[in-house]
Amino acid sequence: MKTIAAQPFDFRFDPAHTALIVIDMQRDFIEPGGFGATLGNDVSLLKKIVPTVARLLAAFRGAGLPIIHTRECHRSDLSDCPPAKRNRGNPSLRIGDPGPMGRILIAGEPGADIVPELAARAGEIVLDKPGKGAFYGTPLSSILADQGITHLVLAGVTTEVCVQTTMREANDRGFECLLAEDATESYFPEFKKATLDMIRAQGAIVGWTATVGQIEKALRP
Ligand code: C5J
Repeated sequence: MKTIAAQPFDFRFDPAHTALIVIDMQRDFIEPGGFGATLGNDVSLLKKIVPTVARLLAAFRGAGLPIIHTRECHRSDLSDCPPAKRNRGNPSLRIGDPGPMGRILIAGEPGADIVPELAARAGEIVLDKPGKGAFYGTPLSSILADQGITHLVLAGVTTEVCVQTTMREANDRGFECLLAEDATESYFPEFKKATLDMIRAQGAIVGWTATVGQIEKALRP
């Protein structure tokens, strides 16, 4: 067993049963001209965590632990994008409309790609997801079960939307979850803070948080 000096108390995990899930580090959320920007957000806030997420990936790669990358995106015919999702946001540039990085949030378009600095390597799983949570409409449950995973470290964007939704989905499915505080970001700093507080409250009601430095330290041989 290994221990991460986490909040609200130590996170104990067996590396043989632990995976990293990096949520939606896509150009559509992080670069100008994508989905995040169409909603009026300052995407430069999210770009700042790319080096920290890269460090976390390096730590998991160095320890030989499984890594799953997710991408929020939809089929080109939008059959997996309910009107309840598409009809909100910016009415003049919706999911599926053409933008500077191709059709917004559509699988296979340049905007749906993971930013090049964090691209998946051979052997890592890339999971396309139509919802905010990574379990909804994907084979994530069976992927984790097949690998005997019981503990998850989460990172990515945005903290209070896809990251938090995934962490809550995982928590309800019995996974012990830790969120990497400085490898997640929101367009709204106050929402990030509130999410971290909510996760750790009431004796880790959703899970734990720790910095990438603390995670790196625990993963060192
Ligand atoms: C959002 C996400 N914010 N990846 N998606 O719409 O958090």
